[in-house]
Amino acid sequence: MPSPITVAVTGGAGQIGYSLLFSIARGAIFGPDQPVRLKVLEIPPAMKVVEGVALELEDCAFGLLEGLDLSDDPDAALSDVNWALLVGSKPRGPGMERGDLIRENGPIFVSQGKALQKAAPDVRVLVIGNPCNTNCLIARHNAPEIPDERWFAMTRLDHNRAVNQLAVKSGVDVSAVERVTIWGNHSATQYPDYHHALISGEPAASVIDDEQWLQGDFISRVQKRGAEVIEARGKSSAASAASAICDHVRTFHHGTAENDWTSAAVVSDGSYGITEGLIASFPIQATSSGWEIVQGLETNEFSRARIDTSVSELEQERDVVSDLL
Ligand code: NAX
Repeated sequence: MPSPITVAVTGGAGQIGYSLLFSIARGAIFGPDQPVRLKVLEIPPAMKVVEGVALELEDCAFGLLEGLDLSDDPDAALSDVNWALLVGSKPRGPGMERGDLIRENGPIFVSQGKALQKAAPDVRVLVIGNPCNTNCLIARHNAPEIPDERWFAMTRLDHNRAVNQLAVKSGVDVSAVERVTIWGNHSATQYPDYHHALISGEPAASVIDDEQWLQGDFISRVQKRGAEVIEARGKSSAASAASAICDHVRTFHHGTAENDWTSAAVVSDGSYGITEGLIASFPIQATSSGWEIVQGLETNEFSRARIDTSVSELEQERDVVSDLL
């Protein structure tokens, strides 16, 4: 057996944590031969709940789970970890604007960024807690020695939602849908782009041949899918978010399938005219040793306008937290 991979999960007492921790311990990310250690961070009032989750993890008798530490101290929970999955954050309260939420959650990512400086030298960080792009920006600025290519904010759930919409519309299996891209912010301004997507190897627009749907319902359904889940379930997406977290980490650990790509928000290098330094979602191809932004895709006027709208929202969010950077 190889030596264990250590994964930190913040917000372990929350809804996503309740699904994610069990998936990791079962081998859903690193496979059936790779032991893991889990380090779970919570806030003091939630420690009792997370202790209950730990009891259940023990009761699963997972052969791959080599260690489980619980803590309410970011320095302890984030030290020596290979992956940090930053899920925990405060939910949006009644009457709260997006800007208020950003200000409310920003300080969490200042302290967690600082604590990440004690992580393992190969640490990779995935921010899920919303607003995840800007929270990732804050954490990164507070851990300047962690290289840019190790930071991610999650748009994989949006990517998976877009893949599913195209598969359902065209009556194929999800595995037949490739090269979907989510651009920009993980928010309602995100731009799910079908222009380069393939369905069974053919351009999505020729298989579906319904531009009105592709430019209308497809995009808005993906953008508003989180609200659709809340409306139906009375709670925000949790199991699908945990599954997308596993997909993201697995993809960046093992690589994307040949000829396909994934979506993830990464530190912009200015590709596609997206402001350098923002954490924006791009099409990404990964291997087990690294990743790069897919270059050379044509962005027509329709796409350009939507990418610009989402990037401009990211710039506004960055300005709201400028004192934390
Ligand atoms: P919950 O409210 O169920 O759980 C959040 C947990 O975080 C709580 O247990 C809370 O005690 C803990 N927490 C709060 N502050 C903390 C801190 N400083 N350190 C450690 N833990 C802390 O939320 P849940 O449904 O699990 O969602 C978690 C986050 O994921 C939310 O911000 C949510 O908006 C975000 N999401 C992001 C998605 C994405 O695609 N990027 C999709 C799903 C989800 O909406």
